[in-house]
Amino acid sequence: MSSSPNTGVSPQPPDRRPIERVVVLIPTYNERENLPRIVARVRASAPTADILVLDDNSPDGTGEVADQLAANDPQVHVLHRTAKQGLGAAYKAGFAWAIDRGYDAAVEMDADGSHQPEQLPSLLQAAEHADLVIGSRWIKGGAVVNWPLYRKVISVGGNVYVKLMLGLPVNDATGGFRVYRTSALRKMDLESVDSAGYGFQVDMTAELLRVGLTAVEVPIEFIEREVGESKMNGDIVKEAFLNVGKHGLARRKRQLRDLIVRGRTTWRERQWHDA
Ligand SMILES: Nc1nc2c(ncn2[C@@H]2O[C@H](COP(=O)(O)OP(=O)(O)O)[C@@H](O)[C@H]2O)c(=O)[nH]1
Ligand SMILES: [Mg+2]
Repeated sequence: MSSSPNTGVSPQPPDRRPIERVVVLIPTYNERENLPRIVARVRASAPTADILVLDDNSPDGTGEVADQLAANDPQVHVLHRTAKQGLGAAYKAGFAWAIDRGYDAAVEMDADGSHQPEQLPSLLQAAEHADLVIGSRWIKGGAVVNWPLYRKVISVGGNVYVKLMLGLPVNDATGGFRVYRTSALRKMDLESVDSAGYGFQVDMTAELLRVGLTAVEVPIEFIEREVGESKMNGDIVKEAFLNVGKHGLARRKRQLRDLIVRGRTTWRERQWHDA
């Protein structure tokens, strides 16, 4: 069995069973107006998929809106969390929920309409042949609508930085419109993924590849929210920057050590051959 180029870990036997049971995880913090719209669009675009709203006790009452939606539709569920703990913590709770209930795949999707539910079928189709599908803004066919220049710079710059530091073979490692096979989530060490913001998506991608699973990218059109406020802030960017930097340095150290060990081995082999 050959080892994968980035990690040196042997590939896992791939799980390519048909994806039948899907849950769409929607984290919310103050998305009262957006939530009913996104839920209706998901239900229309992927009628067999269930929905789990992950609300961090939003002060604007998103949790009660979610309860109402759940009361009217058996395919909609709500996980009430006690306080705002970031996207990463909410998703990890959602992954555990999905695994416990035997879903084949868990989708990550923002509540604000940036990720278009109408593009979900193309992501789910790609997931038949991969462990992770990333809806990508930064590959051919991908796009971002209504973003100011500074947000494009942060996203493109962040992805270049991720490539340089971690060498991940994806173009949109920070993208948050994704499909994970739950079999993949079970093989990953989710405890080791502790970033809360954008860094969470990067760390998840790195961990998935580290254990020898496969990721593919499908182009998406990302549309900036029209209603409500972004929770992106300097701390989230800083956290991602520092964590990617930390993991990148650790990777470079490993590479250097491998290089030295390999160099020594080659030298010893040469001695042996020459003898
Ligand atoms: N549960 C939960 N959801 C969050 C938190 N922070 C952001 N979100 C949700 O995550 C999604 C993306 O956040 P958003 O503020 O739009 O970030 P942006 O798209 O990068 O500007 C939205 O659905 C938010 O409501 C959080 O701390 N907890
Ligand atoms: Mg958003």
